[in-house]
Amino acid sequence: MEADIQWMRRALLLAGYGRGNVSPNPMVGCVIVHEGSIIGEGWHRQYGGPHAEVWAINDAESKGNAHLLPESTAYVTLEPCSHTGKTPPCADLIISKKLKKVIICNNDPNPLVSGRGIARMVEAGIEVEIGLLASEGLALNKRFFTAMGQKRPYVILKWAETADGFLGPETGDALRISGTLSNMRVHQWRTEEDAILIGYKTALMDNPRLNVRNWEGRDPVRVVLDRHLQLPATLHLFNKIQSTIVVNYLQESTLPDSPERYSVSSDPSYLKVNPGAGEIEQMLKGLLARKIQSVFVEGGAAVISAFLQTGLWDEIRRCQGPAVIGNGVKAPIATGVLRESEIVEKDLWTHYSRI
Ligand code: AOF
Ligand code: ZN
Repeated sequence: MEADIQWMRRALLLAGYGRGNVSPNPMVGCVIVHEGSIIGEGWHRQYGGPHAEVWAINDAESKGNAHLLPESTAYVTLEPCSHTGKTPPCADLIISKKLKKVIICNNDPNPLVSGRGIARMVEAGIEVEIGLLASEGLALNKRFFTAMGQKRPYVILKWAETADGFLGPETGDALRISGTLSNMRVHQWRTEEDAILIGYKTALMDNPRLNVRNWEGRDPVRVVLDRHLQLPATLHLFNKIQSTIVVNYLQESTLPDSPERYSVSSDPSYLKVNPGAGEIEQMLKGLLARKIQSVFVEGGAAVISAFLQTGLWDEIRRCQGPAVIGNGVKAPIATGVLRESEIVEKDLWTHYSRI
């Protein structure tokens, strides 16, 4: 029904307000409707905090609408949970408040839930509908669904290249390819992912901070490939303003890993991989085990190529600047490592800014 779509769109919009704060949990929104009016709504705001349904039911109750719940429909973007995790099961809360109907966008693939939330509500006599705006829901939580389904974080490769297809000069000297607006966008993107990853050479040559400066939001965890632990501790990357994970061949961390740990300043943590073809895969598994659900790969050329070669990537964000340099390090499409046939969808946009 048209109205159902409208309410679910609102639930999806609210879910998105959790972006950057709820990972590794999914973004979830909930709108409770009684006779064509919203009587309560909410979203999952913070990892470890109450789920969307709790906020929405509390909202309805605090506005004096508790008595209307048994005649209302809840639009929830994800199957209400059935497990006791950091919070009690949402399906049980919905049952105890006797909601009439629940409309859901996506099933929860979490093995702790996986259909049990729905089954429990149906058993209790609640009318349940599944799959409204399902593709929008999958897109919103692409990180969560990739992590659950493929047992690895969602991978975004990002690079800037010149108009003639180079990443920069062979010498490794810095070249400003992208403009101010693109830089702001990149910093916004950094706030949206759990981790930002670079290779050894980029760390050494550019000494990047990998924090968020040109946008408002949280800093991602930094991940650096330093196979033989040779990077100097004086690099910005090792300052204790953000957490850093060092992927290497020699040593594993003994410290406990959790999202809480990664949100505080601390000594670097170590992730050991075995040398060879499976390095990227091992690293991604190790990052997922450390509750990292998405990785923003910012280079350099060797690292990007390694990801492209393994096929372990989900999205590419390529910025093409106006500079022409004639020769240098070839960008991935020019090297042939990225085949046009691998691209299922291509956005074309131009970003103009005045100097
Ligand atoms: C819901 N509503 O708003 C969210 C759900 O550790 P916990 O208790 O926070 O549980 C996290 C899991 O709960 C998460 O992996 C996912 O399966 C589900 N998330 N479920 O009913 C919500 N965020
Ligand atoms: Zn829940």
